[in-house]
Amino acid sequence: MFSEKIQKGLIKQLNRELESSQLYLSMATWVERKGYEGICEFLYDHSNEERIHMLKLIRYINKRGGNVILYDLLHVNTTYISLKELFMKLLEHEKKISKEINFLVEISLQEKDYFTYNFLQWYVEEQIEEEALSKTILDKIELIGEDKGGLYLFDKDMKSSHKNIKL
Ligand code: OFO
Repeated sequence: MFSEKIQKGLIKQLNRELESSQLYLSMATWVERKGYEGICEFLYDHSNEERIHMLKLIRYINKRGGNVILYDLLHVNTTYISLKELFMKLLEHEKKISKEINFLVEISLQEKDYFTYNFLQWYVEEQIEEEALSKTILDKIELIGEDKGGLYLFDKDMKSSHKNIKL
């Protein structure tokens, strides 16, 4: 069993992953309505990935004899001004999640909970990928700008490649 402090941190984190899943879902529906078939597939898939991140935390807490608490889901905006704004928000969000994971790692060291420290290393690696991925997509969208043809090709590219992108 872990300390109260660790349990509190892990519960917060699993609920953040649930919020992340909800955020990606809200973005996917907006993008789908706008007709971007490839980008929406990527975002729907990523929403599922975030749910898996949440499940990993739930299973870990249960395995260590803790008690899981699920918060009420936040109301998430489903309207965005542009693809650029959407991916800027996504990158900001992932940076925030990285900070929270780092904070949890710090607590696990303070509490000398090396099991949790070890468990969290998967999330540390994951956040490096998550930040890099959203940054790469944002860079491409900024490069394309308002060019409709460029956006069309980018969407097509996302459709054929998103299965191979490390989520
Ligand atoms: Fe769970 O990695 Fe994104 O938020």
